[in-house]
Amino acid sequence: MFKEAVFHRPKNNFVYAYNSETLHVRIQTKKDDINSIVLHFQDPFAFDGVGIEHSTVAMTRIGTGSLYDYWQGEISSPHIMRIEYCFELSDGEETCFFGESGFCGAYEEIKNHFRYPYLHKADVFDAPEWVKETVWYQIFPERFANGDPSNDPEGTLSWGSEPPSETNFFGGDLEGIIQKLDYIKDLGVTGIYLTPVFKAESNHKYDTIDYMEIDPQFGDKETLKRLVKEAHDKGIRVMLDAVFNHSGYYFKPFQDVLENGEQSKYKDWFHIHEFPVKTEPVPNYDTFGFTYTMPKFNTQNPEAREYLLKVARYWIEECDIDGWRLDVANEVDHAFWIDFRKTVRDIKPDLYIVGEIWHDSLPWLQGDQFDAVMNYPFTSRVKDYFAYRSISLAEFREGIEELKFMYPQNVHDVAFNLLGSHDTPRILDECGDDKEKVKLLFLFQLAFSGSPCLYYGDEIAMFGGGDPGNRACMVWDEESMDLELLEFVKQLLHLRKEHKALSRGEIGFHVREDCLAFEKHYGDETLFVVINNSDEPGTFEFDHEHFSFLLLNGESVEEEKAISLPPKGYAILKA
Ligand code: ARE
Ligand code: CA
Repeated sequence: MFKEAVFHRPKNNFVYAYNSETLHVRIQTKKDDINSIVLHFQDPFAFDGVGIEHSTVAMTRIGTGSLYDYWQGEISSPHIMRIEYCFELSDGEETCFFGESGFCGAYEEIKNHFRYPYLHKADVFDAPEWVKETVWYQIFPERFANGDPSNDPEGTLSWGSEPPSETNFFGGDLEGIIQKLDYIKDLGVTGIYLTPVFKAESNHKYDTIDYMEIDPQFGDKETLKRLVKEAHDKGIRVMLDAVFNHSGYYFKPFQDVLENGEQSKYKDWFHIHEFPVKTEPVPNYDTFGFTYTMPKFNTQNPEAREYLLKVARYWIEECDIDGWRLDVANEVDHAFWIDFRKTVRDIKPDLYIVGEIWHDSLPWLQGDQFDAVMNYPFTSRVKDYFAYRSISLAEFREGIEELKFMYPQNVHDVAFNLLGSHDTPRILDECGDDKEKVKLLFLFQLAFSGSPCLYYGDEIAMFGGGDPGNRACMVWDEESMDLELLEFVKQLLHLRKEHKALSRGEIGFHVREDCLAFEKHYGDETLFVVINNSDEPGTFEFDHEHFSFLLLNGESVEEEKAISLPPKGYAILKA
């Protein structure tokens, strides 16, 4: 037994309250080393039949990564309070016990058990329920639809007449989004996420001038109100972008600092290194990246903090928005985000909070800050496998298992899973213009749990490289839209709505060489998804006797209980 590879820590993704009556306990061991693990647990203060007495539960191997096996055991009882626990591990030859004081040969020899001190309802990760069945559509407002030419900024180009650049404008606005709500609803998405809409200098609006005003190029507060109201009437939620890491250069308080230097009452709203403030050759104040037009907020300053929290409240109270996406969330202090959550949840208890973090984000996902982060670790794994084919099927499965183990299950239930955004090349571009690959990516994304997000235009096969190429004007002329891909995406969204096993079920891989195959279960329903991510046709056998096809790009060979899939073929089956 490789004891040195056995790891458990009574925290985070290794033990957590899944809900107020269920604890998940997890442990990792060397890949293929351990045959079985039994979890022993009890209330340390149990006496005379009061409190949970010594009990055991067999742990399940829930996944295997490139180096480790991942195990999970569930303790479920309306009476869970305090739990002490340890693990009994067997590799076929040796059995030993593992607790906080290390390994020993018998249960009685354990000096210290691991401890889950108390299950507080208040500590349970409580992301909103509606998110679990929401599919998002990300809109870059300047480029989605121009519904009101009267607000176009000077120099607006005619729609789509030029490729997007860092500085050009095409007149997209909130009215345009309102006019296209039927398209959005018809697509089947149930949430829209808008990149920033507040008054700013650039076309992307990440350099805010005034957080209390809608950019006049996009409309005004009344337009946003109407947008949210009409979206709600169609069953669509609305999430806005909060750029609280930094302001724009022309934000009044920053201008005040530039003007009045050390005398400015806003001097502590930012991280100024020395006075006078200068922008060249490098800014002598903290910024987003090294962009001098984006001075970083000092969120430890009470007035700056109070101002930003006021902004967060204001747009919920005024316009009834349903979510905040937090820009550069990992560069803002945790204390601020804890306050932020309390503030917004007090006025809207089911508001969805999504941080923009590209890396492992566990410290922000403990239940006291965000509900989700933009799940770029998901993005990179699916792109490696489907778009670039730079990893094997086995590596892909392992990568997804590692991802699953990285966070508690409640976090995955509401994860913001994306194939791309306004910060990445479009998915079609990533696939080398191969639309069949794009389909497989959509299929995997929408068959996976969480709260997936589509980037506007990807559903009609829009092309574009990295920023700013990925921000082209939405194509509305049917002749130029890829209607076949659009129908495919609609079909997937429809299936996801009808079959909760797609949106809600846990993924269980079938380990095989020839194709990606996995089951999803929810309630009484079991679905199979099979994807042939290769350039060769393949025939895949199933040991399930009765199944029907929900989606098939291939041929059913019923008698042999098999299906043959063409290159890049796929199927969703219902058992
Ligand atoms: C502009 C130009 C770019 C140019 C850049 C640098 O358009 O072509 O390369 O300036 O000068 C916004 C605009 C951008 C703009 C930028 C600066 O949308 O167009 O770029 O402002 O003016 C990291 C951050 C992450 C950030 C990305 C972009 O961690 O927070 O970089 N994303 C948000 C928004 C952006 C926005 C800003 C932040 C600023 O979503 O749209 O940019 O408000 C790795 C790293 C990540 C890194 C990621 C992408 O994986 O691990 O940390 O994200 O790559 O680079
Ligand atoms: Ca306009």
